[in-house]
Amino acid sequence: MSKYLTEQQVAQFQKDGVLIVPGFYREEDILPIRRGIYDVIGQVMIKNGVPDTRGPFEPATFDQGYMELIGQNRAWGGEVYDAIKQIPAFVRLVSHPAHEALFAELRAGALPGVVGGGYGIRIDNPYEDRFRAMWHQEYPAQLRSTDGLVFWTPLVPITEDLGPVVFCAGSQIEGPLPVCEADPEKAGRLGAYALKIKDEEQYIAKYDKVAPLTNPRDLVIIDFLVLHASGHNRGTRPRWSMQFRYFNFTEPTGRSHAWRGSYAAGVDFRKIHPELFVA
Ligand SMILES: O=C(O)CCC(=O)C(=O)O
Ligand SMILES: [Fe+2]
Repeated sequence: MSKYLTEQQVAQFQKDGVLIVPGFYREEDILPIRRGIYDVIGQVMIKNGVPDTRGPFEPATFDQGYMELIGQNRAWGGEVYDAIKQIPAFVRLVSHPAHEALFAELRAGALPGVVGGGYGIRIDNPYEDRFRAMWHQEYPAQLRSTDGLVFWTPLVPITEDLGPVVFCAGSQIEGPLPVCEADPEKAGRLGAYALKIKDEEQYIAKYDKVAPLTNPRDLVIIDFLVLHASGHNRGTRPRWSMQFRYFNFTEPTGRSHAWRGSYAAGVDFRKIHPELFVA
């Protein structure tokens, strides 16, 4: 018996490789994370000698002061980025029992694992391309197993101008696709950020694109093999979102390489899958 998803939702996920579950998380899951980010921004201000002139914490404007910080020094945004994935309320949510339950509902017989280094809080700044994800599948960037799920959830209401993530519905049936290295905007992309699907146009053209406008507490479940890309943030605030990634210990390819990780685990995926890289 399904606990979180209807049969229809399971079927839709199998078909599209992506599923939106509105209002999945509870306010109590999200609020302490937003508060934690507000507090960490304050600590980064102290560390860098920036006067904290922010108002008190308010859930909707938890990121106040962040744009001013990166306006003074972009590297201070990196300090916030690295620090906030250590907020206890965030780490608690990473291994929330609901994630295992969802995995079991979507992948019968799976033995789910948490992708080490595969969880974080994205901060997609306006008009910044360096960390913008080009069209990709999760597998080369994360490895662990070809059968995996990304749980993606926004911390701010996603509007068109913030550049919602775009999905090629149904594209997971392509299986793992070869990648090459590229940095089209010369933005300084490195590692997983510089992987580009070889001949991506031919795949992208084949599928309907969906770019859901989601809200805090909504969950987007993403198949490790579905093609997706960051939108372009042309708004005035960062697009804050959380990612939790799970893999399946029973999937034979992952098991054969002992569920090794990719860039975030200090591994060059080409050593494990030379056949998936083309120069
Ligand atoms: O949020 C984004 O821009 C990209 C998200 C993504 O690629 C992921 O969560 O796997
Ligand atoms: Fe992704």
